[in-house]
Amino acid sequence: MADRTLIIIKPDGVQRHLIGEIIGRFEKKGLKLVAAKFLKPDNTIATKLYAVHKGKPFYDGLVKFLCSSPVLATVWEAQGAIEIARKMLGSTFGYEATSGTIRGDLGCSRGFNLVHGSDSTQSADYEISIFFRPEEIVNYEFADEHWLYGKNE
Ligand code: IDP
Ligand code: MG
Repeated sequence: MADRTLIIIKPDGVQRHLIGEIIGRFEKKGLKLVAAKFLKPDNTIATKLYAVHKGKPFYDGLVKFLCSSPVLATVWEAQGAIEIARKMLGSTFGYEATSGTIRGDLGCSRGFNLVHGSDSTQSADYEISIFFRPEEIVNYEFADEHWLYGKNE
């Protein structure tokens, strides 16, 4: 059974013209894009997304940052999508993230780290519901689906 994860190209990713670069990596990896929405998050959306961080020193700045520019919210599907995407993101701060990861290759900042990715099935379900109604998530098959995974996987 495939997992779904919410990936957001954050304000700095949009402003730095990196949307194509970032979503291209997920596409090439073989994850399936099942929903996308380009929007400027308001305070309600940002506080819902970052509810787990309420009370932390960076919380106010983080909410303000997410509302500062449009973002691209996307949902990707694959077996193990959440874990795969987290590995592709790299660790939280750009200056620490390993080369080869999105954050490691494309930025050096602490807070401006280009991309959000869900960290568990539970948070993925919650985060996806902030941006998408169930009917906005598209079910379809890739024509090359049988080349992405072996028969018994
Ligand atoms: P994650 O995005 O790797 O899951 P979290 O710890 O969930 O990292 O933090 C959410 C976001 O908050 C980060 O992606 C980053 O933008 C921001 N953030 C986290 N820690 C700090 C900090 O110490 N200073 C500034 N921003 C931070
Ligand atoms: Mg997180």
